[in-house]
Amino acid sequence: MSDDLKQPFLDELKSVTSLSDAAALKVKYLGKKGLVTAQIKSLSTLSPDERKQAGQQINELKQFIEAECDKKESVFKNDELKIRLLSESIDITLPGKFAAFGSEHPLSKTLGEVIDIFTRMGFSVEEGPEVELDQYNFEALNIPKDHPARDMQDTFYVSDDIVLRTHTSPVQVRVMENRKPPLRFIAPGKVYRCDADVTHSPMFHQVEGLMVDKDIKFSHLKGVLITFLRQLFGPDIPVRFRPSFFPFTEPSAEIDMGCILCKSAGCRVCKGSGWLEILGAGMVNPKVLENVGYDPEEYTGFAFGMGIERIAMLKYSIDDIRLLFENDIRFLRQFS
Ligand code: FA5
Repeated sequence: MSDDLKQPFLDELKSVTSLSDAAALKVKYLGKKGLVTAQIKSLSTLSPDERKQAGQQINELKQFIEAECDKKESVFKNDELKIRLLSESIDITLPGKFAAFGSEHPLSKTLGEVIDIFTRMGFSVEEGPEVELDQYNFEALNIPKDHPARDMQDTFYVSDDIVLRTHTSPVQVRVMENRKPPLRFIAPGKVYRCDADVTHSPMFHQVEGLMVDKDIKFSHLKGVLITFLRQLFGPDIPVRFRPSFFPFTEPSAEIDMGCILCKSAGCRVCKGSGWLEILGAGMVNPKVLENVGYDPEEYTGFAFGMGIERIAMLKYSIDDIRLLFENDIRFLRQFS
């Protein structure tokens, strides 16, 4: 009786076109309610002799169907794998995608170098607030209200008594109030002035420096600043000290560097002079020392304050300060 099933099975096998067709055909013949299974069940109705012979035949048919279905399944499985491998294939000859490298901003780079040089000369690093009391930004530095010296720095006022600090010099007062000499520190940070052109920005960075001890002289100031500038720009750079005025130093000087951008020939950055002002400095005014409770007869000191943007402009030949703040990736990429 099992031969009755073989031909229909073979006919149906021809029309199997997928893995699921093959699985369904297997169930149709060999499943719990399958055609072959039904024949196996009906064996019990036969006599022992008939059962033996029919049992053998059914068993052979069962194995035959199983093997044929498995063969079909493995053909389809192979085809599926081939299709998947093709669709998921990677062209290893394509160029790779590289992650873009970032780089340190030229201002951070310059600031880092400045701090490094001074720490090597034994200066520590201090900080102060950017929103500052008028008392520290002006009064304690010998710049009383209505004094004409206030006009030297165009100030952003938060209220009558609070300003955005216009320079890092208030950190001098804050540190001196809390410590006794000897003192030797720098104070880097952001400062704010209502000012904007190719060499002036409303927010810029300064590094303040202060040294107070017995017998500190102007020659110490010159030695420290010239050493610093030579370390930063090389041994041959032209430097000049020009007499100036700051209410908190006496005597005072402004320090100019030969303009690297035009090799001192004169350009729009140095306004044709061949020099660029980068520093204000001087001997700490005795009045400032008295304001913080130091005895000016016992102690003297020097102070300086430099603009980091101006130094970065000279170091990297940047001819407009605004480039430093525009975040133009084409500009910044040049420093990577
Ligand atoms: C001062 O701010 C004084 N506090 C410096 C000082 C400290 C003198 C200690 C004596 C003792 P001045 O206003 O000149 O000084 O500014 C110092 C430097 O900051 C300048 O030489 C210049 O390099 C830079 N600078 C000033 N204004 C701007 C600005 N708007 N944008 C960028 N840099 C500026």
